[in-house]
Amino acid sequence: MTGDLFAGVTEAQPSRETMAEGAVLLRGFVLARQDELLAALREVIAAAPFRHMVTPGGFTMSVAMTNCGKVGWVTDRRGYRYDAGDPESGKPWPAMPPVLSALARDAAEAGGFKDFAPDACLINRYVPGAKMSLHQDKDETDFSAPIVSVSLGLPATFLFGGLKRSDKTQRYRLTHGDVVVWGGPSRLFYHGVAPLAEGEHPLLKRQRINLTFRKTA
Ligand code: MD6
Ligand code: FE
Repeated sequence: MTGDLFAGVTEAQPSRETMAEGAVLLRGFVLARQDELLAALREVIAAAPFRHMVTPGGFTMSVAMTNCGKVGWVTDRRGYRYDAGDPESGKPWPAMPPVLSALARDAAEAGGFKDFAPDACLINRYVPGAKMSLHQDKDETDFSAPIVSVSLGLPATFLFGGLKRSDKTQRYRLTHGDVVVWGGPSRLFYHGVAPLAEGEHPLLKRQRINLTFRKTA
């Protein structure tokens, strides 16, 4: 059979894994278009560089962030919110490149959510040691839309819990090219990222980049 004969030669096929009702892990979904995606990301990052934001409680986040889209997620001493402007430059966030919005739309559809039209893409950069504490994504006003999350670069351990902070978490290893589409009954589940392990990725070197696409309003 052709599939078996060339199994080690052809690119890995995307696969699908259900994490919870409404949440699906699409392994390798990005790989076929990673070159265009990385080129577009470089332009966004040149226009709006990564920065370490401060939480309302006064802690500087270990994850560096930037955004593209109509609005971007920001945090400072005043709170968490979506803002049309980059507070560092005073300019609007870079527009969402079509290759990014198309990826988000296609992944959402593969995850069972048709016509996903995100207005924000939060870009997170982790270096070894950086982590994201357990949290809910609840700064949006429209919880009927899913969130599409793309992982690039070094692998991470993703912690996926339930509606209560104290709910037991499951652990998923997210690697370069994986996409999580997540909405419906699990849209408000607690989640986080364990401290990133040391490593060197062939394309992205000593970092993990995560994109989360949201429809905020
Ligand atoms: C990360 N992701 O993977 C952080 N939020 O680096 C998130 O916080 C996240 O992956 C909502 C939905 C999907 C996510
Ligand atoms: Fe989140």
